[in-house]
Amino acid sequence: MIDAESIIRELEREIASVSEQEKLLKIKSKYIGKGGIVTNLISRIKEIPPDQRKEYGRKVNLIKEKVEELITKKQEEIRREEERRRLEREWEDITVPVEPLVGHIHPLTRTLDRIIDIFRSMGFRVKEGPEIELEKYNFDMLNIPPDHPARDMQDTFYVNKEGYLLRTHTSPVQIRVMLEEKPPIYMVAPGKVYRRDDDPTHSPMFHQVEGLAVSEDVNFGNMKFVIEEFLKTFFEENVPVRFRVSYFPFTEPSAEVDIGCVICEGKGCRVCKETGWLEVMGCGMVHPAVLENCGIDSQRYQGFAFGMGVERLCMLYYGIDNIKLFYENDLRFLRQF
Ligand code: 2NL
Repeated sequence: MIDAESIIRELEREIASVSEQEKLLKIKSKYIGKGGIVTNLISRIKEIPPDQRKEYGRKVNLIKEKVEELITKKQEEIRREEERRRLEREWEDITVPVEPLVGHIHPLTRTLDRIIDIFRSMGFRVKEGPEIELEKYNFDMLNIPPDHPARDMQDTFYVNKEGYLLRTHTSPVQIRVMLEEKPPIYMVAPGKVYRRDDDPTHSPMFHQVEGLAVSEDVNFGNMKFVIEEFLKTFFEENVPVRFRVSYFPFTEPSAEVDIGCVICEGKGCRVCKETGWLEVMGCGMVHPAVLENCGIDSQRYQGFAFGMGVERLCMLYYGIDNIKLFYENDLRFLRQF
């Protein structure tokens, strides 16, 4: 029959000298991949006389399990060894005083400060609000319908108290201000927001700045001017700006704002996906229903609003290509700012 022991012994011998995942994967497929030693044993069961098949099958299964166990164990060993080597290479003795002892301001803080300074200079006040919000302020009062996909459990962090959630944008701060104060209102709301995605280009927590202006006579042209002035100041050059028609439930009309790609200067590159343009914010005239929800007479008052992602602006300004760098506190990254 089959010599299980010598198969296992041979595998153990082969595995012993391996120290890289890649080589281990080769060995793995040599045994349990397509056309592998164990795979062939399995397919050969047809040729075994019926009265011996049960015993044969049992044996082959044991071999397969043992092979998988040995390989998994080795994979884990290699992973641990690689991690150990990485830590050895990258460790930093944070107890040793360095001369000169210079601290750094986090790039996101720098960016947030710059954004806020620019809007302050244009007469906007800065307002903050809670990160755990009422569903009513985050969605209902913003004219976001009950069946809107943004409300989905897949996209929003609900907390275990009925009617509460982690805010998905900073708009509820503006709702609170409109409920409390009479126009004219000129404000920006910076802060952390939360959405349930986590992949190489998204983080479950990120930062936003939203702006709001409500008065008897603000219009779309005023909004374009404010946004263009902001972008030219933020990017410290005469960047091309364009407004594209878009849709948000809380503004009408709505627009998306693009700038000429700051990486390739509009020629087309990987970052702008060969379009020459980068989307940097959204904006629009506040929907009359939103004003009315906050007790503001939409016949008498108009508003414009806009929202932008701080991480995105920061990455474009400094040429950072990976959002995760903001949250890892790797000194090699932070020291550059
Ligand atoms: C985006 C788009 C936007 C708003 C945010 C807003 C707030 C109130 C009323 C109406 Cl209280 N609008 N905020 C409006 C348009 C766009 O953000 O892409 N953000 C990253």
